[in-house]
Amino acid sequence: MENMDIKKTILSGVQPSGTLTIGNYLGALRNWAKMQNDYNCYFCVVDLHAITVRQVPAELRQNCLKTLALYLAVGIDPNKNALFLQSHVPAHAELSWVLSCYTMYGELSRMTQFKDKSAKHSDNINAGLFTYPVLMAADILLYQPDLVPVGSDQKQHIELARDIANRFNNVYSETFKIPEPYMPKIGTRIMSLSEPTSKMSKSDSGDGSIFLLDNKDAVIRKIKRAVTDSGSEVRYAEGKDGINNLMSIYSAFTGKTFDEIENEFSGKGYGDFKLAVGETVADALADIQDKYNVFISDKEQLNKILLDGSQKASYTAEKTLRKVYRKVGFYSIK
Ligand code: ATP
Ligand code: LTN
Repeated sequence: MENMDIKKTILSGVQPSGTLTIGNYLGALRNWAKMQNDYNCYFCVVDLHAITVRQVPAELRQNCLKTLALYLAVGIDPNKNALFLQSHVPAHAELSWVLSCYTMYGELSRMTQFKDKSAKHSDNINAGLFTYPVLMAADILLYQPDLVPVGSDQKQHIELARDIANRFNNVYSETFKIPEPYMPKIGTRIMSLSEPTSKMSKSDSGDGSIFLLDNKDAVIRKIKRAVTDSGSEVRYAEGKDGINNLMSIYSAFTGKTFDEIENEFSGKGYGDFKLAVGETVADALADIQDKYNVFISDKEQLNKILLDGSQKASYTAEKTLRKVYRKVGFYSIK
């Protein structure tokens, strides 16, 4: 029988900054779906984070619903989990302000995502991009989670959230639970197909990313064109970033080990291997897309899920926020 009280809690989120990629799926969403029966889960669409980079308002609105429909399509059950938009729970922005007063300028300057994104968007290095990890710490700490399931690119942000929580707990008294990152072994960092030394990202256009809504032809074409070295042997080896990445993708979708993959393609070239990877990924995506098409066409149901989710999330978030306000010394009339 389900008992919410004895279950551990998890919290995670994805930015509605485009269509989700197989990186988001393998690094985050697939783990969420696997964990939902054993944990008390909060899954957020982090729209406040998305505006650190300029968004077209109508697209941002649509991307929020698309992201939610993809959560549902990969099997995340709205009856078991709180699914909500970050902007629907004001406590995220409120706690973020408080935590920013317990976060050091030097800590934020060291964040690699800030450095990468400032290089990519050099015409718009806004304060939100810089303080983004504080908002992420608020997202997490409000729900007192035990684990935060993410891809490995987010490890540094979770470590900062832990440092902020420890600092706050030490200044006042035990207020926040200290969360652990939870990362998959295979698929924790899927690389771009066109530039296999950089992470695959949903906000990259072009052929480097495979989006969960790509059709079969697009998937096969992108994988066929994926950058690989000049060799021909399908073997995982230091420095062969392109082939290593395709092997990770194939392994993550089929469950086969690298040894098994090397045996399967021994004596065959990159062409055969790429075709097999393309077919495998396209088949997995077709299943997700069939479900996505049903969910995205029922806006009423999506709205209801978001309303229920934000109520569940607000209940927990408000509790933590009140505690924080009390500890820092804000006067309350209640
Ligand atoms: P953006 O392009 O807007 O920066 P993104 O594709 O990097 O977006 P996020 O919304 O920032 O994705 O991340 C959502 C989740 O997906 C996080 O848990 C992150 O660690 C994971 N993730 C993102 N990209 C990858 C990747 N290439 N491989 C594995 N996991 C990933
Ligand atoms: N920072 C993450 C997205 C994110 C997140 C979170 C992940 C925002 N808030 C809370 C886990 C928990 C990113 O850029 N991938």
